[in-house]
Amino acid sequence: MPLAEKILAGDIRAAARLMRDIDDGFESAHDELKSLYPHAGKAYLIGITGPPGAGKSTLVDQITAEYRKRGKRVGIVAIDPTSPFTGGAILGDRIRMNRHADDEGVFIRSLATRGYLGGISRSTGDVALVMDAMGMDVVIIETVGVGQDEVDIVRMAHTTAVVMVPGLGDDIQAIKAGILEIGDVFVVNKADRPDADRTARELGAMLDMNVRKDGDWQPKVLKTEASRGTGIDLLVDEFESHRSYLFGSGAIDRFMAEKCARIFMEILKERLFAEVMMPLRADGRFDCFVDDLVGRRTDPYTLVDTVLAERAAIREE
Ligand SMILES: Nc1nc2c(ncn2[C@@H]2O[C@H](COP(=O)(O)OP(=O)(O)OP(=O)(O)O)[C@@H](O)[C@H]2O)c(=O)[nH]1
Ligand SMILES: [Mg+2]
Repeated sequence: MPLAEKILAGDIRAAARLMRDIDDGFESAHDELKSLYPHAGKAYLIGITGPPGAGKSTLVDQITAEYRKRGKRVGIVAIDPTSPFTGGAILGDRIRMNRHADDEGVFIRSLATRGYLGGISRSTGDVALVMDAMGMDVVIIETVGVGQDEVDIVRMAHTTAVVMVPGLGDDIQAIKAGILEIGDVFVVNKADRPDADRTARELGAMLDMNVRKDGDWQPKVLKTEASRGTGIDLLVDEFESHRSYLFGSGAIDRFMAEKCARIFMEILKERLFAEVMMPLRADGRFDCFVDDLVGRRTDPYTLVDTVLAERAAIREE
């Protein structure tokens, strides 16, 4: 029986196996994903991002507990920047979310970035799709950092929470531009620390300066103490408010259209590139190209023109 069929029948181990195949980049995973695609699209995706150590994993664990209380099944995708050699943080995530290990309503999967940023978003999206098709009501994606690559990841989520910590207030200006735009909810975690109120106030003031059109979503700043579970119920309420806004306002239509277009283009880009690149590597021409470029005997534009012209000629035959 194909993995997809088993997964749709509720086989957890088949799901784990497919996620491994996806992460390893196996071609066979694509066929399984084709079968699962029509069954996905029901899960609510939440992205949790923020600087290292802000308490994202602790929050994810608490948010999961809260959704479990509300009777929802929860999938967790934790994207880990750690090198495959140390594996330290993956272990950390596992430990922090350990109490859910025996809960059948929770499915946790860590993905290492392996230092290859281009690949994260695809396998993350595909793993989230499997969780969605498995019948997880909520899928939480934890990503590290607030750079451009992470922004791409969280654009996959219906709702994105940006997690900060007190004291970061002075540096908010220095945080990469765009952070205020990506958050649907802002969380000041570690609210037990001094300065939490000030950070929340400053963040709120910056958000107020961002001009939004009437009827647009206005992100709020919430304080949490993830390690004790304080403020989590209100945070989950806020997620649900944002979800209602998305569906109630019709904003979901544009979000989905943009997301689907992006995924299609990513896959197309990847496949076209592989199709052109593989033969060049196989017959050693690529190495010659590089030599010629280094020696300035030709230029990259001419080489790409040549390769594409050859490809067009082959296709015409
Ligand atoms: N004081 C305090 N510490 C917290 C709170 N929440 C989390 N921590 C601690 O902060 C540290 C980092 O927490 P994590 O949940 O691993 O943070 P993270 O953002 O997932 O970290 P990375 O995934 O490594 O980027 C841990 O030691 C937590 O126990 C909080 O509300 N207050
Ligand atoms: Mg973490």
